[in-house]
Amino acid sequence: HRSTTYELLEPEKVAAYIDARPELADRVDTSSLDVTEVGDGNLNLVFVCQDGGGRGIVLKQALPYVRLVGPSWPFTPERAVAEARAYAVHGRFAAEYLPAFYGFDAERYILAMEDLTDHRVWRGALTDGERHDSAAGDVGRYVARVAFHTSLFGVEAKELKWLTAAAINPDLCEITEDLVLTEPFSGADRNWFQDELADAAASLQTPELKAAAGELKYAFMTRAEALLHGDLHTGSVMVKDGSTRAFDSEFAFYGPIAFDLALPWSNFIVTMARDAVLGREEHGAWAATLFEQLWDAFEAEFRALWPGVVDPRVFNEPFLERWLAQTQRDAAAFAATEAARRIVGLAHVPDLETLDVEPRAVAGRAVIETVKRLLLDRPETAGEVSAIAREEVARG
Ligand code: SR1
Ligand code: MG
Repeated sequence: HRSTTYELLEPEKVAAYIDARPELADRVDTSSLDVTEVGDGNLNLVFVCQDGGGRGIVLKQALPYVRLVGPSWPFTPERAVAEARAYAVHGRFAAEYLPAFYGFDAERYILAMEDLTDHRVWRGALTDGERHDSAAGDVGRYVARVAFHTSLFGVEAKELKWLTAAAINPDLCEITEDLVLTEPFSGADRNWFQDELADAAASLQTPELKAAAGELKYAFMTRAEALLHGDLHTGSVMVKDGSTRAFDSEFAFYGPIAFDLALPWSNFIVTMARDAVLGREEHGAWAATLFEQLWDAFEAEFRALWPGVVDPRVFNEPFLERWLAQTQRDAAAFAATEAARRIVGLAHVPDLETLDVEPRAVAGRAVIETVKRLLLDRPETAGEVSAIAREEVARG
C-alpha cells in the first residue's frame, strides 16, 4: 500500500495541476478554465474542468475516506488503481461504452477522463421519467464483451490466473460483501430505513433468506470468472441518445459475471417502484422491458463471440447453453440483494429517497416483496424477474 497522505485537489488548484501533467496540458486551455466539483457518489471527488473554447476533461480523485460517512471511515485510495486498470482492460474490448481515459496519477490517486457532461447519469434520467432506448442493450453488450474477453473463454488459462491475482481488490469487495450480500439479511448498526418499513426490513432476516444471501456471498467471493465493473448500478452509467458509457469502475475485480448484470436489473426494480407510486404507468411499463433488453443484448453479444472461445474442447455449445441459463438465474438472485440494500442498508438511492414519506414507504415495501420472491422463488429468466417486479409494484 502506498501512502494515504497526499494532497487533495481543490477547484482553484486544478489549472496548475493540469499544466504540470504533460498528458493533460494540451486537452484544455487552462487560462480560461472553469472548474466545478460535481461528485455526488459515496466515495470520491469529481471535478469537471471546461475551458472557454468548449473543451473539457474530468478529474476524479479518490478520497482517503468514505465520503458518504466522512473521515471517521478511512478507506483505501488504492481503489483508483483498480478503476484505472478496468478502464485500460475494458477499453481494449468495449471502448465505445466507456469514457475515454486520459491518464492516472498514482501519487495522488487522480484519474483523468473524457468530459461527458453532454450525457447525464442514467439514475437521474430514470428518476425523472426519461427514456433512453439504447442504454439497457448497450450495458448488456458492454458486460458481454468484457465478460467474454477477460474470462477463461477469451484468455489462456495460465495468463488468466495472473490477471485474476493482479486485479485483487479486497477493500472494495469487502464493502459489497458487507453492505449488499450480508447486512440487509443479518441486520447491522449502520442499516437504516423508514419507520414504516421496520416490519418489511425484519422480514428479510429469516433463515431461508439468510441462506440465500449466504449462497450469493459465497459465489461472489469464490467465483472469479471475469474482470467485472463491480458496481454497475444506474449511477455508474452515463447516457445520451445514441451513447452509453459505464464509468466509476473502482470496484472492479475478478468475480461472477451475473453480478454485473444484476446491478442494473435491481435498479430497474427501483425505477418501476418509483414510477408506480407516481402514477407514471407508461414509463413503468417501459422500465419493465429493460430486464429483457439488457439480457437479450448480453446473450446475443456473448453468442456472437462464442466461436472465438479459447478452449473449445469442452467449452462447447451445450456448455454455453447451461452457462447462460445459470448466469441468468444468478443475476436474478444478485439483483435481489442489491435492491434490498437500497431500502434497508447503508447506501440508499435518490430514486426513492426523493419521494414523499407515504409513497416512499409503498415503493420500498414493493421492492422488499420483490426481493423476497426473487430469492425464494428463484426465477430463471429476465422476463420472469420483470413479471415479479410488475406484480409487486402493482399491488401498491
Ligand atoms: C460505503 S460505499 C457505499 C456504496 O457506494 C458505492 O457506490 C458502492 O455501491 C457502495 O456499496
Ligand atoms: Mg460509485
